[in-house]
Parts: sequence; C-alpha cells; structure tokens
Amino acid sequence: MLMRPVSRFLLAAGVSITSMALTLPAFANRPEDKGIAFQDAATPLAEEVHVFHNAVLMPIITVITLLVMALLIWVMVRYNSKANPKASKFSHNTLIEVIWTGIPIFILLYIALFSFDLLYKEDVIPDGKRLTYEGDGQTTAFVIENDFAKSRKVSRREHVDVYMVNAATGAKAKLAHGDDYSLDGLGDATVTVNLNQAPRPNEGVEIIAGRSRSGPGKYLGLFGEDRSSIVAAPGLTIKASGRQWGWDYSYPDYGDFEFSSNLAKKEDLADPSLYLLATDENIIVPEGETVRMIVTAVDVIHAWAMPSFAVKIDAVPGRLNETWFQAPAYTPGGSNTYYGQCSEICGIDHAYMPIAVEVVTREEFNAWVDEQRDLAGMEPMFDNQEVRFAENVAPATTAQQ
Ligand SMILES: [Cu+2]
Repeated sequence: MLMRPVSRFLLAAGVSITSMALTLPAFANRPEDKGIAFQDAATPLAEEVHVFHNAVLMPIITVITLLVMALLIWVMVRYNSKANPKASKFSHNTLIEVIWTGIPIFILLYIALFSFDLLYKEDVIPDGKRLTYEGDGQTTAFVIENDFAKSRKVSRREHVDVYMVNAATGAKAKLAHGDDYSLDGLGDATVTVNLNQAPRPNEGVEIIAGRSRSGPGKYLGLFGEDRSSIVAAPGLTIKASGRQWGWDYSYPDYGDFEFSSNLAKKEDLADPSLYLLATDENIIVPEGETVRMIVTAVDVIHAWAMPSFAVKIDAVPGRLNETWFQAPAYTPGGSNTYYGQCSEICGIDHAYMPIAVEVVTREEFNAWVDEQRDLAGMEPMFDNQEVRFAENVAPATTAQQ
C-alpha cells in the first residue's frame, strides 16, 4: 500500500499551514446532523435526480399514503363489529379488481417515463463535443464536425448549446437560438453555428454539441424552466479501487500515478466534525471537467458513492464498473470538497473508508498532477512556475491498520 505525506497546495508561497487551518471555510456538501433530506445537489444530474424525487415520486407517495390511511380509517369506523354486526359474504368484485390492477400499472408507467431517461443518463458516459474559439470581431460562422455515431448525431437545435465567454473573467452567458444564432446542416456531416453578431477580440465562443443533455429540463418537455445543458465527453479518467479499508486512486491520463486515500485521523482535522468523512489524500479534480470514474475492488465488494453528485456504484473485485460526474465549479474561499463514504457493507471497518473529492482550478490541478508525478518518479507534465505545491505541511497521516 502506498503511503503519502499529507499535501496541500497553496497558491502563494509563504502561506503556512497554521493560517490555512484558521481560514478553512465552512464545509458544505456533506451529511448534516439530523438531516433527512438529500444533500445539496452539486451537479446537474443530481439536480435532476432531486426533481424526479420531489416532483414525480413524492406526490405519488403522498397520495397513496393518504388514500390507504383514509381507507383504513373508513374500514375501522364503518365496518367494525359494532357498526356492522352482520358482515356480507361476497369475495369477488370484477370492477374493483380491474381498478386496483389498472391504476398501479399507470402509476408505474408514469414513473418509468421519467426514470428510464434518468437511468440512461446515469449509465451512459456523456459524449458532448466542446469547441472554443476566440473572437476576432469578424468571424460569425463556426463549424462542428458531426462525426457522432448514427444514433447520437446532432440533428436538432437542442443538441447544440452556444455560450459567449468573457475572456477576462471567464463568465459564460448562454445564447438563445434564433435571437443570437442560427444552425445550418443539422443531421449532416458538418453543422454550422451562425452568430448574428461576431464576437469581439476580448470575447470567446464556446459551443457544446451532442445529445448528452443533463440537468432539470421542462416538465414533460412542456412546462417550467429549462436548466439543462449538454455535458462534454470526459476529459479525465480516475480509477478507484476499494480495499479493506480505504481507496486507492490512479490517474491513467496523467502517467497512471497512484495514491492511497485513507481515513484522516481526528487530531489532524481542522474541523473535527469531518471525522469519518475526511481523507488524508483527496481526489483532486479540475472545476467543470467531466470525470469518468472506473471503479473496482481488490478484496470484497465496496461501493463508491458521492451523494451530492447522485453517484453510487458498486466496486466489485475482478470487474470494472464505470460511471461519471461533472465536477462542480470552483468557488474561491468556499467549500470545494465533497464527501461520500463506502456504501456497501464490506466488513468491520466499513464505516472508516470515506471518499473526498476536492474541486480546484485547472492551474492548481496541473500543479497537483506534477507533484504526484514527481512523487512517482516521473517528469513534470506542466511545470508551471507560478503555481506551486507546498509539501509536507502537515503531519503525515498513515493508514490505520
Ligand atoms: Cu467498503
């Protein structure tokens, strides 16, 4: 098992761990004491799962519960032995039997209508294509190669999202089809986005094309607000391997460096309430990136779960399971670490194998990759002189055995 010093990356040199500990933000994205609702959704897919639960399942559950309770009360009051001393003897009623078979069929069909769509999105890795252009004040036409598989081709205007990006701040504004741009060649080999106004040199255009739309859309495609967006294909793959008692991670796209992530000791935590959630080494992901998780186990079945991403997948020895999530945006000074736990009872220390995903900026991610590559004896990939990692800033937390 690999053991690593606890590392924290600091943007500016000279920031000591003491001041870090004092300025640690309040953590969200974790279970709350006495909480009974979902953790806040941190990804569009998790939002969609919450909408499915709140708008589709909850009304059905509520109506059925009230109906059954009313029927029970009615039976108890109207048909008890005092109120109804002479019981009737019939045992069949065709109409009632058709009703109580038919209604549940419609309820299940209604649930399936929404849940099959959601299951598909959870299961299938997004394949959206992201193109970015810098404005030059003249160009208005941007071309998308429509080289998706036949069933995934860009053929409707819902399959293209266009954003205007402010180059200085990185702020994105979604453009409206019709008002801001038109599309040519939908379903053909190339699709052209024609902007009504050429982006200026300090502006950028971001085009995402594909059918992997996620996030709450209009109810039945008709009512309400559409907050969905097309998700780009994964730009990062992380392999997670569950073991008694912790997780090992590797980053195959960046030289396959590996590290172990174990339960952080209580005395090492700035916030002791994070005990059993915090790890000694977090999974580091760049903000906004689509991440493919490949999950397996080395001994018994574990499960990799991140409630705020609505992700839970079994880690089965000898098998590779695949899932994905979209890393949330990085909030400067905010809570950028998300907590989950092994979610398959795997033995005596099942409760001691937490999962922590930390979202960072792209520059910090690159610096972290270089640090990990250095620890694994590899050359740096990015070698950014401005962003540095501070090593050995806290006492090393070792695996508990
Ligand atoms: Cu486990």
